[in-house]
Amino acid sequence: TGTRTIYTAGRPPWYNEHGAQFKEAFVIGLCGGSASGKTTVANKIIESLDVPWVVLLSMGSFYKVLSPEEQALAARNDYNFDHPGAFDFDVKIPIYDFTTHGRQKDWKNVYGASVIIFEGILSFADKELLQLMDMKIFVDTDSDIRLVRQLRRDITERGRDIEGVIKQYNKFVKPAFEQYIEPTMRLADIVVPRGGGNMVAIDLIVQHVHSQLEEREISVRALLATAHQSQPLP
Ligand code: UZR
Repeated sequence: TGTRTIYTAGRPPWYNEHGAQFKEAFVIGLCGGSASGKTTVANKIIESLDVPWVVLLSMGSFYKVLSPEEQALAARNDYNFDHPGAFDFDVKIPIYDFTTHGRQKDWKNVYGASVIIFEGILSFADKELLQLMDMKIFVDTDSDIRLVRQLRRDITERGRDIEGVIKQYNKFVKPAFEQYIEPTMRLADIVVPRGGGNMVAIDLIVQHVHSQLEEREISVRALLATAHQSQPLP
């Protein structure tokens, strides 16, 4: 195996001889229908992982801001929050490049994280995002259970009424699940039946992430050691 050179200003990110950045964080995509238990699964993974710097990104943060007309629709449960068009997939977080002191091309990035979990009903809908994911998990919870949970959550936490939630479910949530969400289950590496209560699945996921993190840490250390022996910084 040949010597590889990495360039570093003493802190991440590290670059190889081609200027490519080493992938640092282990990225988990977490998909599933509304009220399937995605957040519970995410939190159980984070708890069991017990590593520092885990970032949970929720698709809910990327909902488009509604115009007054759309607000009125939403109030009548006539706005489709389950359609891919309801989300802003083009929000960019800039990367600061320590070698040029400028910004690299727009890219989604979170510095310093060892694990990033991206969670949402349509988290497997964007090709670019899919390519960033090292592990894809689909939470598969029966639709009757999801409807009951959604009723409870929307009525007790979001001030909705039962008729409105059922209307929105039949008009948007159920068709969008069948058209956009369920078909992405085949993209998953792991399907978790029932959701947050499935501790066997969560333990298996956590074991995999641990072993992947260990492997990466070892390879970065090996690279740092060879760089230290052979190459001055540019
Ligand atoms: P999760 N949603 C709303 O009802 N109103 C909003 O302003 C934003 C989102 C709901 C939407 C969707 N439909 O199914 C759900 N309903 O949030 C997705 N009902 O969120 O992945 O947390 O279930």
